[in-house]
Amino acid sequence: MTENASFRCGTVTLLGQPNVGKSTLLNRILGEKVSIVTPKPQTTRNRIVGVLQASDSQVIFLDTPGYTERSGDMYKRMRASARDAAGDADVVVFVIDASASEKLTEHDRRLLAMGAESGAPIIVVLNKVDRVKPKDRLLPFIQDMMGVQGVAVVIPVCARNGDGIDPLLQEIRERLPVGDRLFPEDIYTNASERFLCGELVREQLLLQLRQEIPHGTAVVIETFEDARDEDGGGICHVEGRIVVPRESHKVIVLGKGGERIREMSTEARINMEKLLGSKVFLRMFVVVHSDWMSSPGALEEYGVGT
Ligand SMILES: Nc1nc2c(ncn2[C@@H]2O[C@H](COP(=O)(O)OP(=O)(O)OP(=O)(O)O)[C@@H](O)[C@H]2O)c(=O)[nH]1
Ligand SMILES: [Mg+2]
Repeated sequence: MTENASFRCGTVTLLGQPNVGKSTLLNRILGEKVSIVTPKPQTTRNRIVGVLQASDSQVIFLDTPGYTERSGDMYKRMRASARDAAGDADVVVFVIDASASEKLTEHDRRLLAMGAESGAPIIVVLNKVDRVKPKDRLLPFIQDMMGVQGVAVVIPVCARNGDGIDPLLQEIRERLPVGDRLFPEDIYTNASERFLCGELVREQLLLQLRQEIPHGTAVVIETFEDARDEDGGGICHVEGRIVVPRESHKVIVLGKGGERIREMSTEARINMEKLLGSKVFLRMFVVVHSDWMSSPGALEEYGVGT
């Protein structure tokens, strides 16, 4: 039932190149951590749903993998995931790292064209403006954007400290269709706790391992036993696999005497305890699966591009 005739509900897809701050922006908007953030590109591997609840609207955000032209089945699936999410949008929020270059790149233009294909209006977010000095360095960007098909408005934002978020949300709400809630009123994501725990492990792999190693890893949580009490007591028992493509990577992930995996597991466990609001027992095993990044079955099982 419509709560009132002007209630708005719609889907907003966050699109952009890797590392521009899409996931940071989503977490900032929600005030909750639904999507992991690291300084490395290709952090997000799937479509992540975050729901912003308000008295006059429900905004369903889709965070997507940064659009990369890298070759390989894994990146192909990640591109498809972003493209599909763009197709579902009522509004596309196209995020650009305004500190990385001074004008639109060809890659951005191709991506904007993909966003425009959805027929949804595009709101361009110029992110990381905390790093842009003086601010009139943004002018060429804004000028470039004026002529781009589908672009409705350009908004400078700092996802890290929240500057510009309120005007952005206002622009988004105005463009959402009138309609009832699609998700229950009391949730901010539809991701399972099991999935989020796996992401917290992957976040540590990205943060603590160097160069290409974390891009070749996947995480699967196989056991998620929830023995929490209502009063925050009890424990969650979480166990899973870190999948690597070769033996030499396993040695790196384990570290000397198992030190590296212990450190990563400790950090991931602390973050899981914050997420779950209880103590967590975490155990991760490292296994070698040589061609997982090009095996459709493995990519599906490990949840890449879903
Ligand atoms: N200075 C500054 N850094 C930011 C801002 N927003 C995000 N970052 C940083 O940019 C890096 C990438 O952020 P993410 O949110 O993971 O970027 P993403 O676009 O989701 O990346 P992928 O998932 O790889 O596509 C992280 O180190 C963030 O802390 C910002 O407003 N200012
Ligand atoms: Mg991301």
